[in-house]
Amino acid sequence: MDVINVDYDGMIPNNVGLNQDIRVRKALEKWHPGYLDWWQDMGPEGFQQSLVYLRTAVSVDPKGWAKFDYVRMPEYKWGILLAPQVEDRKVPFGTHRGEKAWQEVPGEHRAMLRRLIVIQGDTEPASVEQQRYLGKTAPSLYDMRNLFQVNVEEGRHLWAMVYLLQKYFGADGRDEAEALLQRRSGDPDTPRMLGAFNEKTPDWLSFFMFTYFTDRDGKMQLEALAQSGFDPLSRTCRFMLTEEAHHMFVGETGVTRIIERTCEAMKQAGIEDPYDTERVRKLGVIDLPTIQKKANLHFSLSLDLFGNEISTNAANAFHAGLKGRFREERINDDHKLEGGTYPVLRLVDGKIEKQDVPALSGLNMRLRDDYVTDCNIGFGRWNKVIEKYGIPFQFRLSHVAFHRHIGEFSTVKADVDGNLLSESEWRRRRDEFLPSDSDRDFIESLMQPQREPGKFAGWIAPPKVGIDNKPGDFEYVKIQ
Ligand code: BYC
Repeated sequence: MDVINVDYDGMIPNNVGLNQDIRVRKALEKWHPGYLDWWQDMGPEGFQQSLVYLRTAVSVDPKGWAKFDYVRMPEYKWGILLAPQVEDRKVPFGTHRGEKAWQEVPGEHRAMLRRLIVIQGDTEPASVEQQRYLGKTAPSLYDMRNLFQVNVEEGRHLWAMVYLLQKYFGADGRDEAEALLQRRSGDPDTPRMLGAFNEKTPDWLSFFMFTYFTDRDGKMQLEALAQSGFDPLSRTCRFMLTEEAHHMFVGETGVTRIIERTCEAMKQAGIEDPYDTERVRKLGVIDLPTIQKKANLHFSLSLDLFGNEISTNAANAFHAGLKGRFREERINDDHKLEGGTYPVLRLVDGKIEKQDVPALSGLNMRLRDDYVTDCNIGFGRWNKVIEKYGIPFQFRLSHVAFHRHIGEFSTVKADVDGNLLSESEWRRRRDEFLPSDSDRDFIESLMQPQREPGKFAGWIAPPKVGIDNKPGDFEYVKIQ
């Protein structure tokens, strides 16, 4: 079996020898039509016949794994790609540390492993559903193509999890794979599993914030699952991470380009006060305070995805060797954590305080802290753009107690600096921190499509370079 190059001969491209694995191949071929129906129903609306300049994985070799070509999205080669097996790999953490990594599901951890895979799988189609109307208001063909690239890859990530369910979890895996096609983002009766994946992504600033913050949660969770002692999961997540990087690039550069355009327009108009929102908005660009509010919203929703401050689930998953820490191999400790502690921000007697908790119970927060550090890097870059224009404004990450729905801080109200507020103060000041109805109406008013090759909507700057080094006026999507 060739584990580097992908077999495109059969119906399902793969590097897992699906041709020899008749049971799993049949199960996936049975699931395939339901997936395509879901894609037609819930995928990008209005563009299923368009030719999109997409990247398709042709190998899992980090050098040159992709090729670019025009593809109609329903004909995209969604495949099953695992990073190559590391010879003699060991379980890297937990009570089984040092034992041979598992090639089959360890019986005693079956339910926990299935749950992790199902939750991961559920987020992938959810994001496609959330973004399905955005193509209609794309600020350029370049951006439209990036949206669709993200969408087809989230579809592929669903395939990745469905493969694990079908191959390793028998009849219940099959049922879970079906259920992944039945739930719908935001549906009151059959919602997606995690909160942030039931929110709307109504405009392109939301899309860029989502890919900046929520895809970055994806990165952290995939990094933690890539450590897994269950080797097929580790290999699957390692390959997914190579795709995830592009999604975060789309988010970070998207927000950068919006900030760049706003600052440029302010400079040209001689506006120095970033809080003079009325004048800034008249220029047809998004004022910096509103961008900050959108960041507050998406950051807080994404923090919820790390679960509770104290988590027995996380402790058990680590102890069992199923879900590790961010870059486990670079951490210098015993990788078992049965003794140590970890400092966690908690609500103690109505105050926010740091408290040392058993390291195993604090694992969700450890991953979240690594996430916050990662989020801050892009903020530094955004602030550099503003500095370049000499505008007195700085973006800041809101406090982790702000606007929470999961964990200790879901029971209180706090401002963006982490000062606790009464319910009435919160109601009075909410629009200072989060997008108001009028902010949303204003952003929506800007969402006019720009479909001429090489042209961009007035509220966003062009990118510095094209995709696949294409020239500025390249027709990334041939709309049909
Ligand atoms: N919403 O012990 P706890 C991505 C539940 S994004 C609703 O703290 P745990 C992507 C929890 O299920 C990455 N419920 O939970 C990005 C539990 O319920 P049960 C997705 C929540 O397990 C962009 C109870 O509260 N991958 O890939 O430690 C585009 C107790 O909580 C939530 C993963 O998340 C919530 N936010 O932590 C596309 C990795 N939080 O079981 C894709 C897999 C907690 O007691 N998932 N609950 O009924 C996990 O590792 C963990 O399950 C979680 C939760 C981190 C999600």
